[in-house]
Amino acid sequence: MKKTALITGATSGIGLATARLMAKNNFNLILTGRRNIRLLSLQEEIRQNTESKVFLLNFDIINFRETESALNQLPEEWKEIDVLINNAGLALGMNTINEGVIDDWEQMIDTNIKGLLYITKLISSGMVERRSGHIVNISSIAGKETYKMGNVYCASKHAVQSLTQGMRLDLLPYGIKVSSVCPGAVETEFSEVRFKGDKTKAAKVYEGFHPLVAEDIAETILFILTRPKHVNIDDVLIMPTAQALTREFKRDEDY
Ligand code: NDP
Ligand code: 8X3
Repeated sequence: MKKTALITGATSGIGLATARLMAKNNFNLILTGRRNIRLLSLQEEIRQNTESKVFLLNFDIINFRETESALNQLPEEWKEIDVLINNAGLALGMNTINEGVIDDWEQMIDTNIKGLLYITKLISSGMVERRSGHIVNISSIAGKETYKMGNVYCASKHAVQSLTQGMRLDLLPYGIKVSSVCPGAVETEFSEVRFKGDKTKAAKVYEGFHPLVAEDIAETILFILTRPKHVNIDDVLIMPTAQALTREFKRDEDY
């Protein structure tokens, strides 16, 4: 029997690749994001290529009421969610702390920390009742180290690391698995979002080395989800071969 998984931020990058891979691997999917046109086209693609069912929820995760009301719309047969992939997230700007942009800080904190918390609260209550489930938090190498001008984004991902541990402790009595995945540089829309649509600046991030692609992270997530019942992968740090620290790359080489 297929499991039901909800993926936040399935309109792009890691969430999109994970949706595609999980659809081919025996999961029915609830896919979420703000860009509904992309969700609709992904639903159609999955319908044409796989046996998986897809249900779409179009909402902004920074708004608790919107998130709650979206989940309340789920038909009965979609309410039992076995897997939650907390992927929606973003970085905005790179500034020293004294030059920080308040709106950027708020958007990062509201999405990466508060949004993740809202949906986890709403979905984990059902997991607790059923005494089963798996939550995978997409964190980052930025949750393990801090780089110059990455202050608030890094802090938000450190919070995800801490929340992952907190969730694991709180949900331990119910047999619910909690994992985190910490990628290094993955070429997605992430840098375009960070640099507010500046494609040249975004492309520079990945210049001269072979970054991870979203499919690398999707495969890691699928591996985590398909371990036997007694095995939980707590945390995975996955980096491009050409990256050793957040800001340490081997560029201009065939890596
Ligand atoms: P993308 O920008 O390609 O995808 C981000 C996804 O998050 C989109 O689907 C977007 O959907 C969704 N999202 C953002 N804000 C909101 C919101 N307020 N409400 C609902 N959905 C939202 O980036 P990635 O795929 O790279 O990022 C996915 C995760 O991976 C993030 O948490 C990021 O921090 C993390 N990560 C990325 C790395 C990288 O190098 N790319 C490295 C390490 C971690 P929409 O805009 O349609 O709402
Ligand atoms: C994304 C990776 O190094 O740009 O989480 O912060 S980094």
